[in-house]
Amino acid sequence: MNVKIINGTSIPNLPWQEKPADCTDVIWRYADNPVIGRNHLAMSNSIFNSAVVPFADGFAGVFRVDDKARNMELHAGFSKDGINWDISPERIEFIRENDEIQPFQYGYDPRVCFIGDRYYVTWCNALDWKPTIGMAYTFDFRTFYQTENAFLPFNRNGVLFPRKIGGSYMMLSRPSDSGHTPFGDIFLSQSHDLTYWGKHRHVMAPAMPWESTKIGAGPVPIETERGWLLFYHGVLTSCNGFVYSFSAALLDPEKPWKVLKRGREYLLSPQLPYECVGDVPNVTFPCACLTDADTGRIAIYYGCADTCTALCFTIVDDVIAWLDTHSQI
Ligand code: BMA
Repeated sequence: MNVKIINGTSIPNLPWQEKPADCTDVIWRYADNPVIGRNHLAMSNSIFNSAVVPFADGFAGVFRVDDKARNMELHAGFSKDGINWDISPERIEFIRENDEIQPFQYGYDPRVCFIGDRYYVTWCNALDWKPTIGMAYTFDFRTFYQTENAFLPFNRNGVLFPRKIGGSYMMLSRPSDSGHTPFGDIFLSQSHDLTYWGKHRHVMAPAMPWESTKIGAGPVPIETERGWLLFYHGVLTSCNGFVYSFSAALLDPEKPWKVLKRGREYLLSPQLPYECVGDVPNVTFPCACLTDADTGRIAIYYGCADTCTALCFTIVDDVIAWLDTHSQI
C-alpha cells in the first residue's frame, strides 16, 4: 500500500472479491449483487441507500426501508460478514432528547459515522414534512437517541467527518428544495458541539456533464495522508429523467472545503439491470463504505434504482492514482 489511511480500522473480515482479470475500471461490482433485495423483509417494498459500519465482531447498519404503504423508514440491522444481513422488521423508534424535537414523520438516506465513543446517524429527516438533516446517536444499534436537526429545511445528504478538524466537527450537506431539486452544490458546516452549526463553506458545484444537475456527498470521508477521500453522487438530467452516478474527490486535510482533486468522469454509473430497473430507474447512490486500514481495500454499499442494495469494491491507492490522472477542478 502506498497511500496510508489515517485513524483507520483494521477490518480483516471486510466483504471482498478480487477485481476480475478483464476489468479495466477502478471500481468493480460484487458478483452476486444485489446483497439486499427489495423483499428482504416481509414488510419491505424496497431497501436501499443504507449505511453500515464495523461493529463488535461483524457489522451493523441503519437501513432505508420503504414499507408497502410506501412510508420511508429507518431500520437497524446486523451482519457477521457484511453480506448476509439480519434487518429488524420494526422501524427504529428514536428516543428524543427533548419533547420539542418533532416525532418521526419520515426518514431516508442514512449515514453512520463513529466519533469518539458512539455512532452518529445523520439522515434526511422531516421537519413538518419538509426535508432537513436529522441527527441521532447510538452505542449498540438497539437504542437510538435523537438530537436536534442540524439545519433548517430544505437540506439533504448530511455527512459527518469522523473527527474534529481544527477544533470543529464538520458536516457536508446539500441545500435543496421541497421536491426533486433540480440544483445542488455540496457545502460544509462546522460545529463545536454537534448541535449548533455555522462557519458554512462552499465545497463544490456540479461541473461535468455526468453530474451537471446536482451533486451530494456519499459515504463518510476516508482520512488518508493525501487528504479526505470522498465518494459523491452526481446527477445528470436526461430526456428520461435523472441519472445518478458516483465518483470521487480528495479534500484538503485541514480545510476540507478546499478540493484538491476531483474526478472528471464517474467511477460507477447505472449499467446493470438492478441499477437501471426499479422504482426509480438509473440510480446508483452510495451511502457507506468499509475501509480496511491495513490493505486499503474499500467495500462501498450503494442503493440501486431506489429498490435494492448492492456492493462494489476498490482500493485506496487505485482511486487516488486515478484522481492524480483524471482530475479536473
Ligand atoms: C433523491 C433521494 C434519494 C433517491 C434519489 C433518486 O432525492 O430521494 O433517496 O435515491 O433521489 O430517486
